[in-house]
Amino acid sequence: MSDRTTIGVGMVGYAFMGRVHSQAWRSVGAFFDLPLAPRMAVLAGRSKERTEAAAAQLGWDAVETDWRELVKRDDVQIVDICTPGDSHAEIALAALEAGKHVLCEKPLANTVAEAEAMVRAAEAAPGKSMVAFNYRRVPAVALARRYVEEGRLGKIRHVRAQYLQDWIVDPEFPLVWRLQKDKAGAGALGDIGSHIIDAAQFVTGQNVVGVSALTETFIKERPLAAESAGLGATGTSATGQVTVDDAALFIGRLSGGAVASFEATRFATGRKNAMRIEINGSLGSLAFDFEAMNELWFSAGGGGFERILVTEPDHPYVGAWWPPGHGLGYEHTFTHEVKDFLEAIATGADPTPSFADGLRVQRVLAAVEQSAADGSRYTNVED
Ligand code: SOE
Repeated sequence: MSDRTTIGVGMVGYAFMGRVHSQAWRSVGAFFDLPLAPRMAVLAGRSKERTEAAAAQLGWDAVETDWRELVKRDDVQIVDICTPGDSHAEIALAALEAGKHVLCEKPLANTVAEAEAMVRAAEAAPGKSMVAFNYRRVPAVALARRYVEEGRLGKIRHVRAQYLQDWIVDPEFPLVWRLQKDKAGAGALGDIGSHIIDAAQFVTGQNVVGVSALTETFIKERPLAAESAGLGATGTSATGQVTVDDAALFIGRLSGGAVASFEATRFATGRKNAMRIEINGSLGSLAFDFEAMNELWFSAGGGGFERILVTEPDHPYVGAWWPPGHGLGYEHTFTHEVKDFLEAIATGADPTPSFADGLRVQRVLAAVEQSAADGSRYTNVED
């Protein structure tokens, strides 16, 4: 490894996303030869006791119980936002204002107006900013984009994208923050629909320009959550209203003339994290399913689909890891994300997906909600 300048990271939040981001910051320098060495300087969370316990477990040097203190610290140059959507904009604006680089979990914000403010701040600030659509950094998804760029699919006609989970099928599963509009902004649509919108736009290089949508909330009332608010939360005897969608389905048009269908649901019994995308072009097709994330299926037309095992050293990101056939997991996508972010900071390049890319996704989410509210009427995505 070369001599590297240390850069301090301050992370806000330590639940699922905080844990997986910690793993990325901790391991990235051991596998990628980077110009900057991240130091896991500060972790912020509201409860001192729990934040200290999380910091000790995840490897952070210090804690703050107010993210505003973290943002002010001289030993923090990167602010990593792993909180629910209702605080993304406020934290990002303060961090950018303080001259920090900002990595923000997805979706970028809870509303288009917040996302617009974040883009304005990012464009005016000296720091770099990136939204954490980690599935772009699955080697097979990055390879899919390479195939499209190389013209191996020809003219793209269809995109078929699904994100299927089942963690709230049980009506007794409690009302965690992801099921509350004021905290999460939207339900399956924002949480996982945003990933497939970003993936579709990333792989095809085309934007979603209009949609016709329907959304559904199957279970309208749930037990309030006991202490933990995570995906493994337990409930109490009191109940409350679910204020987000459980499922969102929409069809859309892409800027390059393709047509697309999207389905995001937390009610696909048996599907745990089936983030899937299939693309059909005039010359070939591609298919990907995160539940078999080391594989990409390619068809050049004639003999159906062939499986590409995306574990070769010349596949995106793979060369830094294990010998062919050994495979990567969910956590590696975040390691790749922080690797790309650190490189952009070091070289002065603009990292992607940018806050502007996050805003574009936010506008699609808004159009989907609008269309669903208007009885599936075709709705243009704002420019
Ligand atoms: C829950 O649906 C969740 O943790 C999402 O919030 C993540 O973005 C996704 O990667 C896994 O599922």
